[in-house]
Amino acid sequence: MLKVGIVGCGMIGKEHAKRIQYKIMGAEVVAVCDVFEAGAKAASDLIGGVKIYTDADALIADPEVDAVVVTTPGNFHKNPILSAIKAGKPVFTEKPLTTTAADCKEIVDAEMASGKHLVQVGFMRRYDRGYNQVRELIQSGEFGKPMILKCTHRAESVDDSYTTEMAVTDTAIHEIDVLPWLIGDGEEWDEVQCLFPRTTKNAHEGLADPQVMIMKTKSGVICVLEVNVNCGFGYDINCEVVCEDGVINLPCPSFPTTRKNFEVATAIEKNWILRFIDSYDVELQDWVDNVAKGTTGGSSAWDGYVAAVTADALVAAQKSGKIEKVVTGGTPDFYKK
Ligand code: ISE
Repeated sequence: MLKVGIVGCGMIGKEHAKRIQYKIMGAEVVAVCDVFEAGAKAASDLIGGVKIYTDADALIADPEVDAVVVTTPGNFHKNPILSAIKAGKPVFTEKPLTTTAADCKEIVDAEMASGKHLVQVGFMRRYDRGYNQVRELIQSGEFGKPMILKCTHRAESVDDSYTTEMAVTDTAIHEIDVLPWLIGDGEEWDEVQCLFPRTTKNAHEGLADPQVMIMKTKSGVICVLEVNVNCGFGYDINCEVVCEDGVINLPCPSFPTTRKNFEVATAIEKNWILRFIDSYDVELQDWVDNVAKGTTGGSSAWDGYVAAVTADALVAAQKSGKIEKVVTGGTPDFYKK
Protein backbone atom coordinates (compact mmCIF):
# COMPACT_ATOMS: atom_id res chain seq x y z
CA MET A 1 0.00 0.00 0.00
CA LEU A 2 1.48 3.34 -1.10
CA LYS A 3 1.32 5.84 1.76
CA VAL A 4 0.62 9.30 0.42
CA GLY A 5 1.08 12.76 1.96
CA ILE A 6 -0.89 15.67 0.49
CA VAL A 7 0.51 19.22 0.47
CA GLY A 8 -2.22 21.85 0.00
CA CYS A 9 -5.77 21.33 1.25
CA GLY A 10 -7.83 23.68 -0.92
CA MET A 11 -10.58 22.49 -3.25
CA ILE A 12 -8.56 20.12 -5.46
CA GLY A 13 -6.47 18.96 -2.48
CA LYS A 14 -9.59 17.81 -0.67
CA GLU A 15 -10.94 16.20 -3.86
CA HIS A 16 -7.72 14.21 -4.35
CA ALA A 17 -7.57 13.29 -0.65
CA LYS A 18 -11.04 11.72 -0.88
CA ARG A 19 -10.23 10.15 -4.23
CA ILE A 20 -7.03 8.48 -2.98
CA GLN A 21 -8.61 7.41 0.30
CA TYR A 22 -11.84 5.99 -1.07
CA LYS A 23 -11.51 5.28 -4.80
CA ILE A 24 -7.94 4.55 -5.80
CA MET A 25 -6.58 1.04 -5.25
CA GLY A 26 -3.15 0.44 -3.74
CA ALA A 27 -2.83 3.79 -1.96
CA GLU A 28 -3.96 5.56 1.18
CA VAL A 29 -3.50 9.07 2.55
CA VAL A 30 -1.52 9.09 5.81
CA ALA A 31 -0.88 12.84 6.20
CA VAL A 32 -2.10 16.19 4.95
CA CYS A 33 -0.49 19.61 5.13
CA ASP A 34 -1.70 23.16 4.76
CA VAL A 35 -0.21 26.43 5.98
CA PHE A 36 -3.66 27.05 7.46
CA GLU A 37 -4.05 24.41 10.15
CA ALA A 38 -7.84 24.61 9.93
CA GLY A 39 -7.64 23.70 6.22
CA ALA A 40 -5.48 20.66 6.97
CA LYS A 41 -7.83 19.63 9.78
CA ALA A 42 -10.87 19.93 7.47
CA ALA A 43 -9.18 17.71 4.86
CA SER A 44 -8.08 15.21 7.51
CA ASP A 45 -11.63 15.01 8.87
CA LEU A 46 -12.98 14.25 5.40
CA ILE A 47 -10.86 11.11 5.16
CA GLY A 48 -11.29 9.65 8.59
CA GLY A 49 -8.56 11.55 10.45
CA VAL A 50 -4.90 11.43 9.37
CA LYS A 51 -1.74 13.24 10.54
CA ILE A 52 -1.81 17.02 10.11
CA TYR A 53 1.14 19.24 9.20
CA THR A 54 1.49 22.96 8.53
CA ASP A 55 5.06 22.60 7.21
CA ALA A 56 5.41 20.80 3.86
CA ASP A 57 9.04 19.80 4.47
CA ALA A 58 8.07 18.09 7.72
CA LEU A 59 5.38 16.07 5.93
CA ILE A 60 7.79 15.12 3.14
CA ALA A 61 10.43 14.04 5.69
CA ASP A 62 7.91 11.87 7.59
CA PRO A 63 9.23 8.29 7.19
CA GLU A 64 5.66 7.02 6.92
CA VAL A 65 5.09 9.10 3.75
CA ASP A 66 6.20 7.16 0.63
CA ALA A 67 4.94 9.59 -2.01
CA VAL A 68 3.69 13.17 -2.20
CA VAL A 69 0.76 14.90 -3.91
CA VAL A 70 1.13 18.68 -4.33
CA THR A 71 -2.14 20.61 -4.57
CA THR A 72 -1.13 24.08 -3.37
CA PRO A 73 -1.76 27.06 -5.69
CA GLY A 74 0.59 26.79 -8.72
CA ASN A 75 2.98 29.51 -7.54
CA PHE A 76 3.77 27.43 -4.42
CA HIS A 77 4.47 24.12 -6.23
CA LYS A 78 8.22 24.48 -6.63
CA ASN A 79 9.50 24.02 -3.06
CA PRO A 80 7.54 20.89 -2.11
CA ILE A 81 8.39 19.29 -5.48
CA LEU A 82 12.11 20.02 -5.00
CA SER A 83 11.94 18.68 -1.42
CA ALA A 84 10.26 15.48 -2.61
CA ILE A 85 12.94 14.98 -5.28
CA LYS A 86 15.65 15.58 -2.67
CA ALA A 87 14.03 12.97 -0.42
CA GLY A 88 13.85 10.54 -3.41
CA LYS A 89 10.05 10.36 -3.06
CA PRO A 90 7.70 10.21 -6.09
CA VAL A 91 5.61 13.35 -6.45
CA PHE A 92 2.36 14.01 -8.30
CA THR A 93 1.72 17.73 -8.70
CA GLU A 94 -1.42 19.41 -9.90
CA LYS A 95 -1.02 21.55 -13.03
CA PRO A 96 0.83 23.71 -13.83
CA LEU A 97 4.22 22.26 -12.82
CA THR A 98 5.02 25.81 -11.64
CA THR A 99 3.96 29.18 -12.97
CA THR A 100 7.31 30.19 -14.53
CA ALA A 101 9.56 28.39 -16.98
CA ALA A 102 12.61 29.25 -14.84
CA ASP A 103 11.13 27.41 -11.82
CA CYS A 104 10.15 24.44 -14.01
CA LYS A 105 13.72 24.25 -15.31
CA GLU A 106 15.02 24.01 -11.74
CA ILE A 107 12.73 21.03 -11.17
CA VAL A 108 13.76 19.38 -14.44
CA ASP A 109 17.45 19.83 -13.54
CA ALA A 110 16.92 18.44 -10.02
CA GLU A 111 15.04 15.42 -11.34
CA MET A 112 17.71 14.67 -13.95
CA ALA A 113 20.42 15.03 -11.29
CA SER A 114 18.56 12.54 -9.09
CA GLY A 115 18.73 10.03 -11.97
CA LYS A 116 15.14 8.89 -11.29
CA HIS A 117 11.79 9.76 -12.86
CA LEU A 118 9.92 11.02 -9.82
CA VAL A 119 7.63 13.80 -11.06
CA GLN A 120 4.22 13.51 -12.74
CA VAL A 121 2.23 16.64 -13.64
CA GLY A 122 -1.56 16.56 -13.31
CA PHE A 123 -2.63 17.44 -16.83
CA MET A 124 -5.71 15.24 -16.54
CA ARG A 125 -6.93 15.68 -20.10
CA ARG A 126 -4.35 13.12 -21.25
CA TYR A 127 -6.48 10.63 -19.28
CA ASP A 128 -9.84 11.79 -20.62
CA ARG A 129 -11.70 9.12 -22.58
CA GLY A 130 -12.80 11.55 -25.30
CA TYR A 131 -9.32 12.96 -25.92
CA ASN A 132 -7.93 9.42 -26.05
CA GLN A 133 -10.56 8.39 -28.61
CA VAL A 134 -9.72 11.40 -30.79
CA ARG A 135 -5.99 10.62 -30.46
CA GLU A 136 -6.55 7.02 -31.55
CA LEU A 137 -8.53 8.17 -34.61
CA ILE A 138 -5.75 10.58 -35.57
CA GLN A 139 -3.13 7.86 -35.05
CA SER A 140 -5.14 5.42 -37.20
CA GLY A 141 -4.16 7.58 -40.19
CA GLU A 142 -7.69 7.09 -41.62
CA PHE A 143 -8.38 10.84 -41.56
CA GLY A 144 -5.06 11.93 -43.04
CA LYS A 145 -2.88 14.51 -41.33
CA PRO A 146 -4.39 17.08 -38.91
CA MET A 147 -4.26 20.66 -40.20
CA ILE A 148 -6.48 22.87 -38.02
CA LEU A 149 -7.66 22.59 -34.41
CA LYS A 150 -10.70 24.67 -33.44
CA CYS A 151 -11.05 24.67 -29.68
CA THR A 152 -13.11 26.37 -27.00
CA HIS A 153 -12.31 26.55 -23.29
CA ARG A 154 -15.36 28.19 -21.74
CA ALA A 155 -16.33 28.52 -18.11
CA GLU A 156 -19.50 29.87 -16.58
CA SER A 157 -17.70 32.56 -14.55
CA VAL A 158 -14.52 33.28 -12.61
CA ASP A 159 -13.92 35.12 -9.36
CA ASP A 160 -12.30 38.55 -9.01
CA SER A 161 -8.83 37.10 -8.40
CA TYR A 162 -8.69 35.73 -11.99
CA THR A 163 -6.38 37.84 -14.19
CA THR A 164 -5.88 38.31 -17.92
CA GLU A 165 -2.60 36.31 -17.67
CA MET A 166 -4.38 33.43 -15.94
CA ALA A 167 -6.36 32.88 -19.14
CA VAL A 168 -3.01 31.48 -20.31
CA THR A 169 -1.29 30.14 -17.20
CA ASP A 170 -4.33 28.58 -15.52
CA THR A 171 -6.81 27.90 -18.33
CA ALA A 172 -5.23 27.60 -21.81
CA ILE A 173 -2.37 25.68 -20.15
CA HIS A 174 -4.53 22.56 -20.58
CA GLU A 175 -4.74 22.95 -24.38
CA ILE A 176 -1.05 23.92 -24.45
CA ASP A 177 -0.21 20.52 -22.92
CA VAL A 178 -2.84 18.25 -24.42
CA LEU A 179 -2.98 19.33 -28.08
CA PRO A 180 0.57 18.41 -29.18
CA TRP A 181 0.08 15.04 -27.41
CA LEU A 182 -3.28 14.67 -29.16
CA ILE A 183 -2.06 15.21 -32.69
CA GLY A 184 1.16 13.26 -32.59
CA ASP A 185 4.17 12.16 -30.60
CA GLY A 186 7.03 14.59 -30.98
CA GLU A 187 4.71 17.46 -32.02
CA GLU A 188 5.76 20.82 -30.48
CA TRP A 189 4.49 24.41 -30.48
CA ASP A 190 6.52 26.78 -32.60
CA GLU A 191 4.82 30.19 -32.38
CA VAL A 192 1.88 31.77 -30.57
CA GLN A 193 -0.28 34.87 -30.72
CA CYS A 194 -3.13 36.32 -28.68
CA LEU A 195 -6.01 38.50 -29.92
CA PHE A 196 -8.46 40.43 -27.77
CA PRO A 197 -11.98 40.75 -29.15
CA ARG A 198 -14.49 43.09 -27.48
CA THR A 199 -14.54 42.32 -23.73
CA THR A 200 -17.75 40.80 -22.40
CA LYS A 201 -19.92 42.85 -20.06
CA ASN A 202 -19.76 39.84 -17.71
CA ALA A 203 -15.99 40.22 -17.03
CA HIS A 204 -14.90 41.94 -13.83
CA GLU A 205 -12.96 45.22 -13.96
CA GLY A 206 -9.50 44.80 -15.51
CA LEU A 207 -10.03 41.31 -17.01
CA ALA A 208 -9.79 40.88 -20.77
CA ASP A 209 -12.27 38.13 -21.62
CA PRO A 210 -12.74 36.44 -24.06
CA GLN A 211 -9.35 35.95 -25.69
CA VAL A 212 -8.43 34.18 -28.92
CA MET A 213 -5.13 32.33 -28.84
CA ILE A 214 -3.55 31.17 -32.05
CA MET A 215 -0.80 28.59 -31.80
CA LYS A 216 1.13 26.89 -34.58
CA THR A 217 3.10 23.66 -34.24
CA LYS A 218 6.50 22.97 -35.81
CA SER A 219 4.82 20.74 -38.42
CA GLY A 220 2.37 23.53 -39.38
CA VAL A 221 -0.85 22.60 -37.55
CA ILE A 222 -2.74 25.75 -36.49
CA CYS A 223 -4.90 25.87 -33.36
CA VAL A 224 -7.45 28.61 -32.80
CA LEU A 225 -8.51 28.58 -29.16
CA GLU A 226 -11.32 30.64 -27.66
CA VAL A 227 -10.82 31.18 -23.93
CA ASN A 228 -14.08 32.58 -22.61
CA VAL A 229 -14.40 32.28 -18.85
CA ASN A 230 -17.56 34.29 -18.22
CA CYS A 231 -19.78 32.65 -20.83
CA GLY A 232 -22.57 32.18 -18.27
CA PHE A 233 -23.88 28.87 -19.60
CA GLY A 234 -21.53 26.19 -18.23
CA TYR A 235 -18.12 24.55 -18.60
CA ASP A 236 -17.86 23.94 -22.31
CA ILE A 237 -14.79 22.25 -23.75
CA ASN A 238 -14.73 21.61 -27.49
CA CYS A 239 -12.06 20.50 -29.90
CA GLU A 240 -12.54 19.96 -33.60
CA VAL A 241 -9.66 18.45 -35.54
CA VAL A 242 -9.78 19.24 -39.23
CA CYS A 243 -7.73 16.63 -41.09
CA GLU A 244 -6.92 16.09 -44.77
CA ASP A 245 -9.60 13.43 -45.26
CA GLY A 246 -12.20 14.26 -42.63
CA VAL A 247 -13.04 15.99 -39.37
CA ILE A 248 -12.95 14.60 -35.80
CA ASN A 249 -14.87 16.20 -32.92
CA LEU A 250 -14.14 15.64 -29.24
CA PRO A 251 -17.21 14.03 -27.62
CA CYS A 252 -18.92 16.04 -24.87
CA PRO A 253 -20.17 14.32 -21.69
CA SER A 254 -23.48 12.66 -22.47
CA PHE A 255 -26.74 13.92 -20.99
CA PRO A 256 -30.29 13.00 -21.95
CA THR A 257 -31.78 14.98 -24.80
CA THR A 258 -35.20 16.28 -23.86
CA ARG A 259 -38.06 17.58 -25.99
CA LYS A 260 -40.48 20.03 -24.46
CA ASN A 261 -42.11 23.36 -25.30
CA PHE A 262 -41.05 23.16 -28.95
CA GLU A 263 -37.38 22.73 -27.94
CA VAL A 264 -34.78 19.98 -28.07
CA ALA A 265 -32.35 20.42 -25.14
CA THR A 266 -29.33 18.74 -23.56
CA ALA A 267 -27.28 19.80 -20.53
CA ILE A 268 -23.75 21.23 -20.41
CA GLU A 269 -21.47 20.27 -17.50
CA LYS A 270 -21.34 22.84 -14.71
CA ASN A 271 -17.63 22.95 -13.89
CA TRP A 272 -14.25 21.33 -14.51
CA ILE A 273 -14.31 19.10 -11.44
CA LEU A 274 -17.43 17.40 -12.81
CA ARG A 275 -16.43 17.52 -16.50
CA PHE A 276 -13.14 15.72 -15.84
CA ILE A 277 -14.08 13.67 -12.77
CA ASP A 278 -13.40 10.33 -14.48
CA SER A 279 -10.12 11.58 -15.93
CA TYR A 280 -8.91 12.49 -12.43
CA ASP A 281 -9.75 8.99 -11.20
CA VAL A 282 -7.91 7.28 -14.07
CA GLU A 283 -5.00 9.69 -13.75
CA LEU A 284 -4.38 9.10 -10.04
CA GLN A 285 -4.81 5.34 -10.37
CA ASP A 286 -2.22 5.39 -13.17
CA TRP A 287 0.14 7.46 -11.01
CA VAL A 288 -0.15 4.97 -8.12
CA ASP A 289 0.33 2.00 -10.49
CA ASN A 290 3.37 3.65 -12.03
CA VAL A 291 4.89 4.49 -8.66
CA ALA A 292 4.59 0.82 -7.72
CA LYS A 293 6.72 0.02 -10.79
CA GLY A 294 9.18 2.85 -10.14
CA THR A 295 7.98 4.81 -13.20
CA THR A 296 5.76 7.81 -14.00
CA GLY A 297 2.92 8.24 -16.52
CA GLY A 298 1.04 11.17 -18.05
CA SER A 299 2.92 14.45 -18.33
CA SER A 300 6.54 14.53 -17.15
CA ALA A 301 8.42 17.40 -15.56
CA TRP A 302 9.78 18.12 -19.05
CA ASP A 303 6.21 18.36 -20.42
CA GLY A 304 5.46 20.73 -17.54
CA TYR A 305 8.50 22.83 -18.48
CA VAL A 306 7.53 22.92 -22.18
CA ALA A 307 3.99 24.02 -21.20
CA ALA A 308 5.44 26.79 -19.04
CA VAL A 309 7.75 28.02 -21.84
CA THR A 310 4.74 28.09 -24.19
CA ALA A 311 2.66 29.92 -21.57
CA ASP A 312 5.45 32.48 -21.11
CA ALA A 313 5.45 33.07 -24.89
CA LEU A 314 1.65 33.49 -24.91
CA VAL A 315 1.76 35.95 -22.01
CA ALA A 316 4.46 37.87 -23.92
CA ALA A 317 2.16 37.77 -26.97
CA GLN A 318 -0.72 39.18 -24.89
CA LYS A 319 1.51 42.15 -24.08
CA SER A 320 3.29 42.65 -27.43
CA GLY A 321 0.33 41.94 -29.72
CA LYS A 322 2.84 40.10 -31.90
CA ILE A 323 3.59 36.50 -32.83
CA GLU A 324 6.06 35.09 -30.28
CA LYS A 325 8.38 32.08 -30.71
CA VAL A 326 8.35 29.10 -28.34
CA VAL A 327 11.93 28.06 -27.63
CA THR A 328 12.46 25.00 -25.42
CA GLY A 329 15.95 23.91 -26.45
CA GLY A 330 15.01 20.31 -27.32
CA THR A 331 14.09 17.31 -25.19
CA PRO A 332 16.95 15.97 -23.03
CA ASP A 333 17.66 12.22 -23.52
CA PHE A 334 16.47 11.60 -19.94
CA TYR A 335 12.92 12.52 -21.02
CA LYS A 336 12.85 10.88 -24.47
CA LYS A 337 10.26 8.10 -24.57
C1 ISE B 1 -8.72 25.06 -13.30
O1 ISE B 1 -7.63 24.98 -12.44
C2 ISE B 1 -8.72 23.91 -14.23
O2 ISE B 1 -7.91 23.03 -14.17
C3 ISE B 1 -9.76 23.96 -15.25
O3 ISE B 1 -9.71 22.87 -16.09
C4 ISE B 1 -9.68 25.23 -16.03
O4 ISE B 1 -10.74 25.28 -16.92
C5 ISE B 1 -9.73 26.43 -15.12
O5 ISE B 1 -9.57 27.61 -15.86
C6 ISE B 1 -8.66 26.35 -14.06
O6 ISE B 1 -8.80 27.40 -13.16
